[in-house]
Amino acid sequence: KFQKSNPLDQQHKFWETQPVGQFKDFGNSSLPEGPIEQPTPLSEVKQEPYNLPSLYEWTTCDMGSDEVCHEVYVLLTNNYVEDDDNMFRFNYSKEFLQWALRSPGYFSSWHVGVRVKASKKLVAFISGIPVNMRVRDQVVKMAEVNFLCVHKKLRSKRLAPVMIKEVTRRIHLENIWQAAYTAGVLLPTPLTTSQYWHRTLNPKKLIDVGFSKLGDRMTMSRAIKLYKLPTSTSTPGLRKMELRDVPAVAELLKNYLSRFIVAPELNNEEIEHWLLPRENVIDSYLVESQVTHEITEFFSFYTLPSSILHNQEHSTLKAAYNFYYASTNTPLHQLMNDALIIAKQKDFDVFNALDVMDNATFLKDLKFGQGDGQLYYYLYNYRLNPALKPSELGLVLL
Ligand code: NHW
Repeated sequence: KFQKSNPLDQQHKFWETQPVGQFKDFGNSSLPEGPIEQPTPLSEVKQEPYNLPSLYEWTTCDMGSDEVCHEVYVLLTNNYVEDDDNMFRFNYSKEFLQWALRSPGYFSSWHVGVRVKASKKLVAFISGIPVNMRVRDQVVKMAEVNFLCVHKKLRSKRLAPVMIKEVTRRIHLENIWQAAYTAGVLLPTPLTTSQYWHRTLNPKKLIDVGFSKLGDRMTMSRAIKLYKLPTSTSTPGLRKMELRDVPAVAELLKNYLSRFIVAPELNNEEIEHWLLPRENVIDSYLVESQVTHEITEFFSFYTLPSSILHNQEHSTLKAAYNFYYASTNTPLHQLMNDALIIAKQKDFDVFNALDVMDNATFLKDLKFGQGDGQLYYYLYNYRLNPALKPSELGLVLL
C-alpha cells in the first residue's frame, strides 16, 4: 500500500553535515540556544576554494559591472525560482540585483559564480550580504544568503552543496559564522514557516494568465467589483519618503522591529539603502503629521515581476511585495489599504505579503487570498527553541 513518506524522515546527505538544527532534534528544547559550532581561528579557515568538477571554474561576480550584472540577470531570468506548476518564474531586474547585492558593507567576494572553463558561460550563482541580526537580545553579525541558482542543465549533480560550502568559506574569511536564508523547500530545520498571501489588483489579467481562478459563483464582473480600490489614498499627510526622512524612519522602524524575536538592526546608512525609493525597485511612503511634522508611520514594497511562461498575450506579471513598515497612530489595515491603492495606481497586477510581522492582522480584511506553498525561514549555525510563529519574525528577505 502506498504510504506518503514523512518529509522529516527524508535523508539530507549534505544538510546532515552542516551546523543547522537537525530533524532528529526537532522539539528537543533541552539543547542550548545560540551558535551550534564555535568559530575557528581565521588562520584555520580553508584558504583555497572548494573543488569544482573539472569543466568548471569559480568567478567572483562584480555586480558593479553592467556586463557581469547582465550575465547574472540572464542566468536568473532563465533558471531561477518557478512556482510548483512551472507557470511563472521570478524575473528580478538588473537594478534590483544591484540594489539587493551592493548594500552597505557588502563583500564582492560573497557574490560567487561558476563558469564553464571553455566558454566562460556563467552557469551557477550564490550570494551573501552582511547584516546585523538581533535574535532575542543578542545582536549577531550574519550573512543573508540568496539567489542560489544552478543552470537547468546542471541540476541534481550536487553542485549546490559545493556552492553553499564555498560561500560559507568566504563568509568565514570575514569572521562571520551565522547566516539567514529562506527557501520554498523544507530543509533541516526551519526557524519558522510562513505563507504567501496575494491581493489581486488586476483580476482580469490574473485570471487570463492562470495566476488565479474564478471560484464558484464568481464571475469576471463580480471579481472586478470585489477587488476595486478607491482612486486616491485615505491617510492625510501620506507622501513619498525622501533622503531627509532617513533618521526618522530609522528610529520608527527600530522601535517597531523591537517587538519581534528575530529582526535586523538597520543603521541610517542601511535605511537609506533599503528604503529610499528607487524606480521599479523599491517604493516607500510615510505619514508626516501636518501639525507636528513628526513621521508617525511608513510602509514600503519592492518590485519583483515574474515571467509568464506559456501565455500568448502576457509575458510579465507585475508584482509588488510588502517589505518593512511601522505604524504608531494609524491602524495598520488603513495604511496597507493605501499601499494597495498606490500599487494599483502604479499598475501592479498583484500585491504579495507573507504572514510575518503583524501582517496577519490585515490580510483577510484587505481581501488577500492565501497562496499555495510555504516559505521556510532558516538560520545557519544558530539554534533557537522552539520554532517561532511567523508573527514573531520581523525579517523580510528579497
Ligand atoms: S531559495 C531559491 C533557491 N533557488 C532556486 O530554487 C532556483 C531554481 N533551482 C535551482 O537553481 C533562496 C537548483 O534546484 C538549486 C539546487 C540550486 C536550488 N537551499 O546540486 P544539487 C536562496 O537562494 C539542497 C538550500 O544536486 P540542484 C537561499 C538539497 O536539499 N539547499 O541540487 C539559498 C540537497 O541537499 P540534501 C538546497 O537542484 C540558501 C542538495 O541541495 C536548496 O541541482 C542556501 C542537492 O544539490 C535550497 N534552496 O540545485 C543555503 N535546494 O542535504 C545557505 C536544494 O538534502 C546556507 N538544496 O541532500 C548558509 C551559508 C552561509 C553560512 C555562513 C556562516
